[in-house]
Amino acid sequence: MFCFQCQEAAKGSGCTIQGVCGKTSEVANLQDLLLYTLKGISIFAQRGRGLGITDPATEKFITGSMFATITNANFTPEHFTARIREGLALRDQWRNRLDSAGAEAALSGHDAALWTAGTDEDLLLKAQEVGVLATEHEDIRSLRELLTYGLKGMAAYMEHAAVLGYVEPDAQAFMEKGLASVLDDTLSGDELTALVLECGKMGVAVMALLDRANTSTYGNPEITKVNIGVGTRPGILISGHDLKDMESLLKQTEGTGVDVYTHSEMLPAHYYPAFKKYSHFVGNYGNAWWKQNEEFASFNGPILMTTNCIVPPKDSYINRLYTTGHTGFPGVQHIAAGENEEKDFTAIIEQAKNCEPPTELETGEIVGGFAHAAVMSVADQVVEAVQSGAIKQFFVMAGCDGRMKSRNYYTDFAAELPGDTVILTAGCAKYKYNKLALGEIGGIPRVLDAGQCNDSYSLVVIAMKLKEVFGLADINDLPIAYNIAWYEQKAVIVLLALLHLGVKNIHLGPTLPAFLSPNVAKVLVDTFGISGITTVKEDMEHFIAAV
Ligand code: FSO
Ligand code: SF4
Repeated sequence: MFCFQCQEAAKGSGCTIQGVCGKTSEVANLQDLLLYTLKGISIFAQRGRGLGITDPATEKFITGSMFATITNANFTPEHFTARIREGLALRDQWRNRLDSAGAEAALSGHDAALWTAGTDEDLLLKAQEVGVLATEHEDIRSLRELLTYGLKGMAAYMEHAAVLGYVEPDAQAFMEKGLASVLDDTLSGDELTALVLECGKMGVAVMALLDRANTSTYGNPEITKVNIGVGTRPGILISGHDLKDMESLLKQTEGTGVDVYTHSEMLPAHYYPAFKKYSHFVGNYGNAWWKQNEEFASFNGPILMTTNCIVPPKDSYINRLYTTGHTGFPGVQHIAAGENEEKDFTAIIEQAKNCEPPTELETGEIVGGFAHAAVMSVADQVVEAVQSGAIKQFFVMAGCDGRMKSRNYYTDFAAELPGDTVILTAGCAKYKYNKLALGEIGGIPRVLDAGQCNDSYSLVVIAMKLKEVFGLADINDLPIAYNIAWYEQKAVIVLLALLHLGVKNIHLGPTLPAFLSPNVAKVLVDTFGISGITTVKEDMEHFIAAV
């Protein structure tokens, strides 16, 4: 195996024996082969689209498969073997369809368009030929992988929008174009760079789409205090990002005597009006994804993982853990859904009834729900605070949390920010400072949480609005600094989206991606002013001097 798609890549260069995330070499290789299969399908699907032929089943297969290969989403080898076989059948159907239409696809002679499956052992052998290192040129490899990881993140957001009935055909078309392009040896570094930037543009469109899907379905997030303590009844803990699963679980648990709590990235569900009406939706339990080994053990009740961010479970709670959607782990029960049917969470609810209530970890409340509509509703207050000098600077500290000790930088940075600054956050990065007593400025909390990682879109909408209010020509003229933490591939699409929107001088940490070759990193530094982090003191001085 060779995998370097996330921030925790071994030794800052890549996992080669087993993933730091717990992914086995077998699963890593099968994920590579699934990606290769998707590229093969895309050769034909892209051509078909050019002829006006599209196929919703193919689109769903591609986005779902991309999602399943995101860090910490799915650890089950059989899941990938089955998907590869299904994908090859789809690819061959496409080829036949194009043959009958008398159309030839570019790259139709490529091995990705032609290879056949054989036995499961054959799949593992084939997988070894098609991984990341199959591209020898370091910069081309870096650009291909940067594009691929951006597409993976985009696929996750497309999937969340799609389950709510929202699709963006241009993004789907770009997904196929991007996947086919990484097979094309004739593309230059500049052409691949252009595709990477185009991916950022599509990322903005998809995050806007998901924002529309979420807010049209569940209302605009509202400023909300969320309980972080526990009740006295048994509970179900729900994690991940899927709001449709959240809704189904709340509906199905109503009146059962079982409470529902969020973990990690599901915290922002509390901000949506549609979910506030459930009195058994009690609070948020624990912290970011990487603390789940301890926190799932002490929760005492069943846990539902709706999307990525699974840590290999401990025996103490594996029989209380459930996956759904594209997530999976060997030995963990999976709740599937029939086509257009609501998922049935009865098994989880029945198990919960016999569990002890959660063990209390902490008490109190945290506040969030500062997505664009809520911030706009207090825009006058914010603008006045900036004009009076009460707020001197905003710090976008969106992104991810993770296991590495070096991430304590973000807690220290938040704690040491001057009292006239405000943090704008989204994603699980917030857990590094959302329980610090950072206070308020004229009634505005100093940590404004917009929501999940995709709600970084909200932060950009807010920045655009402030630019307009202050009559500035450039978003970079605002007193906003970007000190972003990343972990997995959704953060890659968020980063590319910010670059597309013209945001400059983003600091990215705790380390720069292992998949950026020195030359590709240089392009990002020279063009967009991207840099890593240093020490809290040095970075703070730098940021504060910049306003
Ligand atoms: Fe991932 Fe990052 Fe959304 Fe976290 S991008 S790690 S769990 O912020 O949140 O999925
Ligand atoms: Fe390693 Fe991250 Fe890949 Fe897991 S996803 S194998 S931790 S680089």
